[in-house]
Amino acid sequence: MYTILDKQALNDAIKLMVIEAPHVARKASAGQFVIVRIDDFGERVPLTIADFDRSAGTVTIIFQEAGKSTKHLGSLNAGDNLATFAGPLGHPTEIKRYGAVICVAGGVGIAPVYPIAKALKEAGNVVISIVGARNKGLLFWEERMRTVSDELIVCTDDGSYGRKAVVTEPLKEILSVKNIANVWAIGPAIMMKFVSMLTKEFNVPTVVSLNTIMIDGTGMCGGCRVLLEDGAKFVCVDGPEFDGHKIDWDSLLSRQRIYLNEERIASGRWEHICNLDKSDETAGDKDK
Ligand SMILES: Cc1cc2nc3c(=O)[nH]c(=O)nc-3n(C[C@@H](O)[C@H](O)[C@H](O)COP(=O)(O)OP(=O)(O)OC[C@H]3O[C@@H](n4cnc5c(N)ncnc54)[C@H](O)[C@@H]3O)c2cc1C
Ligand code: FES
Repeated sequence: MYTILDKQALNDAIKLMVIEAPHVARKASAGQFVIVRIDDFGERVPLTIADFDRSAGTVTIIFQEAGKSTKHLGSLNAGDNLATFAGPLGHPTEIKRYGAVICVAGGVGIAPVYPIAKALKEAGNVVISIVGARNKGLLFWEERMRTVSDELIVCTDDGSYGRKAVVTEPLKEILSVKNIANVWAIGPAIMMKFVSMLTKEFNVPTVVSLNTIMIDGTGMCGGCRVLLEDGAKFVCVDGPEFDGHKIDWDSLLSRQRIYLNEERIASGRWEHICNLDKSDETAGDKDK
């Protein structure tokens, strides 16, 4: 059993949990992920390691309540237990002294970008970070990102905070004037596609992380197959990081939509059960 030591709502949709998992914390590196199962009947949910503390034996995960399992996870509280918390999985980010680098984070992608930016900074790189969200309410960890960045640019699509822009706008400006050795980009697939298209024009190597297309993380279901210039790879076994310039983005974007209908049905059932629980409680109240 893995105990939830702390739970925080970073905003209406995004939650943070600190999990007691000493064996994962001991070996965790930037870029890796864990597979969470809430209970014996739960599906396997791959989530990026957002932070870890080796001495405390804890791992931090951040998740958006998108489907049935993440909504269920979000309903748990400090003191509750998770059935399994397997990891660390996936190849760690290759951290070296590159020179000046840019870390681009979109939406919940801020969570997996933070440990990478932190490790790059510790390795002596000049780290410029660009963080984007649809609006101010969806932004989180601005201060944390600032502590690991030499420069931080914050944008929102609607201009409710920071600069009114999508992340590719400041990225293009910087690439036009500065010599950048490498770019990391994590966020929605469509964002990673446009970042990769842009950096290709400037010939700047770009690493993207594809955790979100994983299903069971075992290397067996085949759900995370991604087409690269040099053949097909599995995100959970060969990744999660890949060269953004080599990915067939259109096939990846269409694969991400494969299970939308099933996810919608499972989510609807979960909310139905939740509402029944609530009406049972109300009935109980009436009996008192
Ligand atoms: C490797 C990886 C790990 C992840 N790990 C987790 C996790 O542990 N937990 C979790 O809940 N989620 C995780 N995610 C989140 C991921 O699923 C997406 O960030 C999320 O689904 C997209 O929704 P959003 O609302 O956050 O993004 P949006 O708000 O739609 O987009 C965020 C920002 O991206 C930029 N952007 C979007 N579209 C474009 C475009 N066309 N051109 C240029 N810029 C654009 C904009 O600046 C926008 O503000 C992970 C994602 C990746 C890739
Ligand atoms: S997620 Fe199932 S094979 Fe990779």
